[in-house]
Amino acid sequence: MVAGWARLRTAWTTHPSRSFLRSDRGTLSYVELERRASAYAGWLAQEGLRAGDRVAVFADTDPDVIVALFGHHRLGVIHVPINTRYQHEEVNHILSDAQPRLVLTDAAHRAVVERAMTDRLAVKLIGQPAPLGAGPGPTAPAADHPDDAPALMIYTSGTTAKSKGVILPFRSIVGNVSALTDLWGWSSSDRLVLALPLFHVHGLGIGVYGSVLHGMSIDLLPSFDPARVVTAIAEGATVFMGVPTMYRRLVHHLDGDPPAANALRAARLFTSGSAALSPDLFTRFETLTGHQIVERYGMSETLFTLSNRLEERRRPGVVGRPVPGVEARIVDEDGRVVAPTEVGELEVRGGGMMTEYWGKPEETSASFAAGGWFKTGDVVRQDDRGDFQIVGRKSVDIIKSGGFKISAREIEDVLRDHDRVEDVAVVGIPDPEWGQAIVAVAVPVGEPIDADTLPEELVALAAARLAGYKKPRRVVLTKALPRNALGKIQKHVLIASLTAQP
Ligand code: MLC
Ligand code: AMP
Repeated sequence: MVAGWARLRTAWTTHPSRSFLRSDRGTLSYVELERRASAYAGWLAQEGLRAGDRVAVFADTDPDVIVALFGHHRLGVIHVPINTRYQHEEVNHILSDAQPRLVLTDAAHRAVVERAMTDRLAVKLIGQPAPLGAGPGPTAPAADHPDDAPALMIYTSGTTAKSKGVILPFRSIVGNVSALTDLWGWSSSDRLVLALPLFHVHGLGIGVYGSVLHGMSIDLLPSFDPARVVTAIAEGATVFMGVPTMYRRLVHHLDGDPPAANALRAARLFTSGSAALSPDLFTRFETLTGHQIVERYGMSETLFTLSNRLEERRRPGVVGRPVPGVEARIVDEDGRVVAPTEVGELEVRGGGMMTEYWGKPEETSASFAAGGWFKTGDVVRQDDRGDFQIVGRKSVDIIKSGGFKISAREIEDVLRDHDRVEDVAVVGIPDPEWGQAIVAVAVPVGEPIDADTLPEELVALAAARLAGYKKPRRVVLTKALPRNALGKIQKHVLIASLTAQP
């Protein structure tokens, strides 16, 4: 079976007359997508870009971002999306690491890009007024790419302070996304409401590729807005995907608007991923809309690993079984496979596997066990039916808030730059709205003083240098951090005491 680029390209040219996208900036048919992506790729080729070069995209959700994606694929250029909430230091790290030949940005983000650049990079503005690839000009014939050619580079945080670029080849994306969306029964008669960002694998991977692979159309929202999700479904959209924070806001909206809750009954499918969906939220959504949310689990490095099955009654808190093409196992601290009902680390193989962390051979090999098993760092168990439950995470240094992954170390490094900080630990504590909320525990130089302004100063420091969702929601001053005999900070102790006294 053709798994990679050829399958994607066939899918996208099979439905030329169908509508591909509706957005605030007009509509796009599949034939227009093809024409504009090809014109943009022609321009890139004329500028000297070749397969394997990188183009970074730092722009708000817009049809141009999707035209750029398929233009890059046409030429074999690696598409490097950047989280639009990033500030210049975070963008600078990605530009220095990925070394793109070009940065696509929009008017709202241009100043950050220019501040972030250390080298003289080419910058092209997308968005209004002239759509990307709209004018006359050379077009690029679709090149043939090997299935293992790199298609996407997605930056993701880990236990280290700086984010790493995950390289995803066509084979992984197309094979895994089609396996998942086939499980979910996606078809050309579906219409997706896409309110997830286009710089992470949830929105970009499942949303954009999944729709194209099935010849579906997308209602593209500029950002998540519960009222607009309801309107899109009332007007005929059939599928919605979100992170739990979005479902929480949706439920809050529906609580006060029974006709809206009723309108959602007409949809076919609601799915959730990227963070744990609480049983309470699952039940409240079902009570309001009659729909049982289909929860699935994944990761930038492995794409979509586990999913509930459509035909089975869903149980809250359960993320399902491996997606076809994926193998999963549970191992103990020593990497030995344990019985499925025991708690241990999830390792996965096959499916949507990355090829590498860009330019980091040692970190790449350290993330795999022998036999090509990727160590997810997530702690799981299987229930008596073989379904997986996510129990937690091995490292307390990885935090998820609103579905965004955050490195505690990155925030600690910034807070340590304050000259009154002697020591600091950042942790995530459970939060009903965001999944986890960031709390910083700091030891000031000298004695803590009355009416200390250090907490506000630390929040301001983080806000000035990092994306808003990395800002500590609370700063606690203390005389010393709890450490074990080896001097390692005992973050579990901090989390337990912070959770006990909110
Ligand atoms: C942000 N805020 C928080 C917070 N995070 N407040 C408390 N706790 C937190 N954890 C604050 C912001 O700082 C700001 O306040 C205010 O809330 C609004 O923030 P915002 O960023 O503007 O929020 P909003 O735009 O409404 O975004 C919420 C959201 C967004 C849910 C729409 O988080 C989102 O799009 N999440 C999706 C992320 C995603 O796609 N993840 C997939 C990763 S892939 P102030 O004071 O600063 O102004 C993956 C693999 C897989 O995980 O399997 O899918
Ligand atoms: P990211 O690196 O942003 O792709 O985030 C991947 C991480 O999100 C995983 O390692 C999990 O910790 C978490 N995650 C994804 N889906 C789920 C889910 N359904 N339930 C709990 N955690 C999830």
